[in-house]
Amino acid sequence: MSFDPDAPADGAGLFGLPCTPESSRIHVQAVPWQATTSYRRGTRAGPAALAEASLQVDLLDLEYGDFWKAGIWLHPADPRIVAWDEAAEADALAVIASGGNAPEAAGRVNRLSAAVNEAVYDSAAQMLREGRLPALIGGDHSSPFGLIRAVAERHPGVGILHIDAHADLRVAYEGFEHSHASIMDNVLRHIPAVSSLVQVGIRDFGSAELARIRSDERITTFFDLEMGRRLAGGESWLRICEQIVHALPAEVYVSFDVDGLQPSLCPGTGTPVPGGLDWNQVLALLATLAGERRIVGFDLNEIGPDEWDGNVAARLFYKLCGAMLESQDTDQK
Ligand SMILES: [Mn+2]
Repeated sequence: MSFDPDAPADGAGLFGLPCTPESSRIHVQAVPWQATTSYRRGTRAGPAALAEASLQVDLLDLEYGDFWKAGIWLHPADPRIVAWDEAAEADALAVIASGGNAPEAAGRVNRLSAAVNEAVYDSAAQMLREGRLPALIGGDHSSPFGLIRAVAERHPGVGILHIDAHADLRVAYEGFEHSHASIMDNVLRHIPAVSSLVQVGIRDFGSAELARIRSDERITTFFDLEMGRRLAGGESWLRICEQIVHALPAEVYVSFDVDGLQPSLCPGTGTPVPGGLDWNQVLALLATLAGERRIVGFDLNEIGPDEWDGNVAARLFYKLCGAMLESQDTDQK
């Protein structure tokens, strides 16, 4: 089969690549799940927005070369997850409108969240058994729990690089056990094989979350405010990137909430916050990580449904794929 990477995409597959599942090193699951989204909804359409925009991404990459040849296969969204998301909608909205005082409705959403977690885990475990590199497109930030669990079983001691505006350390939120705002609490609580959590870009959190950050030795947080002050004082971003990466173990899972970026790069996300990382800062951080650690999986979540959100997310997803493949070369790591 001939394929011209410079030609306009013909609509086949993610990024227009002529992949098959068998020939693809990276396997991707889409999780169009937004039940626990508390502020602005629409992230269930994130995977579709990313996939559509991906056709416009030029495949040649100055940093990571022609890595697309390794193959990036997007599995069709699990129809059960689509159905569970629809089934959860009315109950989820009732819970949010009640301020978290609707325990019966929350219980029904929690059962559907658990089902999503199991489905994502099963799919991820299958990818790992086949020797694929797993990735996930959300969906709200609760979406990747099952993938993180599967990756941690396969790679005990894995660390998580968590890029986000929010600490996501709430002990449940609004009555949702698997809230987007609780994903990292759930990871640390339920997945002991995760050795450490390194957070970057954090600028919105509660007092209990801050106390948790200060007291839990597994957590290292690079607050957006502190990074901004260091940059303003003349420190280099590359030096900060080195510190971030050196806080992580040899194997790293990346959980990337697009609201960790500046809001101009993710205007349609569920809970945008001023501040955040700019585009080239993210690329420098990923390149530093890929050079010094092995990326064993990643998710990109909270993608808004709009065209620009999809465009940025598609390009970020592509860079994450390139960084993950580059990082597999383990010489000197
Ligand atoms: Mn988040």
